Amino acid sequence: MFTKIFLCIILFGIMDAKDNRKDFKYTVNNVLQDPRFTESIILKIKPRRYLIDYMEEACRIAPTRFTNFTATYFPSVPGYLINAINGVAGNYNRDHSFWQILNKGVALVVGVSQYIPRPRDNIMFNLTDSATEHH
Ligand code: B12
Repeated sequence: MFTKIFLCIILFGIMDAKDNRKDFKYTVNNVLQDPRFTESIILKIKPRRYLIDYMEEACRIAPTRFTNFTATYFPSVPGYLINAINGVAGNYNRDHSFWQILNKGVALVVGVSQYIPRPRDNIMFNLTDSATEHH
């Protein structure tokens, strides 16, 4: 009996660890302007999904914390630029603020329509006003 329970615990432990290898963390962080917020969610990696798809998923499964986002399509890039998250917009022309996208603290070199999240990524959208942090 005890051996069975013990084996079950080990098995679930292994299954859990395996699952974590297919997750990534998605965070939206605004410490610049009111309403300030930091929200994180762990999302499961799905095949051939771009970052913008996971942003939609976060809004669907946790709508009180990830209420909305807005984006502008640029054929020149091509892809979507994220303008606002949870109602808070960057304004580059006014104060150099924009929603910068980081993975493990490093700025992505492509946008949400081109980046495919990988297991254990730590993606953060950080509202920044430091022009020097870009490119
Ligand atoms: C200036 C600039 C910005 C400014 C734009 C604001 C402004 N008012 O100028 C700011 C700082 C906001 C910016 C942000 C980002 N940028 Co930028 N940006 C540029 C840059 C240097 C010049 C664009 C330009 O003025 N073109 C001339 C005008 C006349 O043409 P345009 O079509 O109207 O340009 C607009 C678009 O390029 C758009 N834009 C700017 N960056 C991005 C990024 C993406 C993904 C999209 C869809 C649109 C877009 O803003 C421009 C001005 O309105 C280009 C590099 C280049 N030399 O093209 C990179 C470039 C377009 N950016 C890039 C990237 C990766 C980003 C970020 C994702 C970086 C990050 N890790 O956060 C973010 C966007 C995040 C988000 N919220 O979605 C990449 C896109 C690569 C790709 N294939 O996806 C480029 C090509 C640089 C590179 N790495 O080679 N960017």
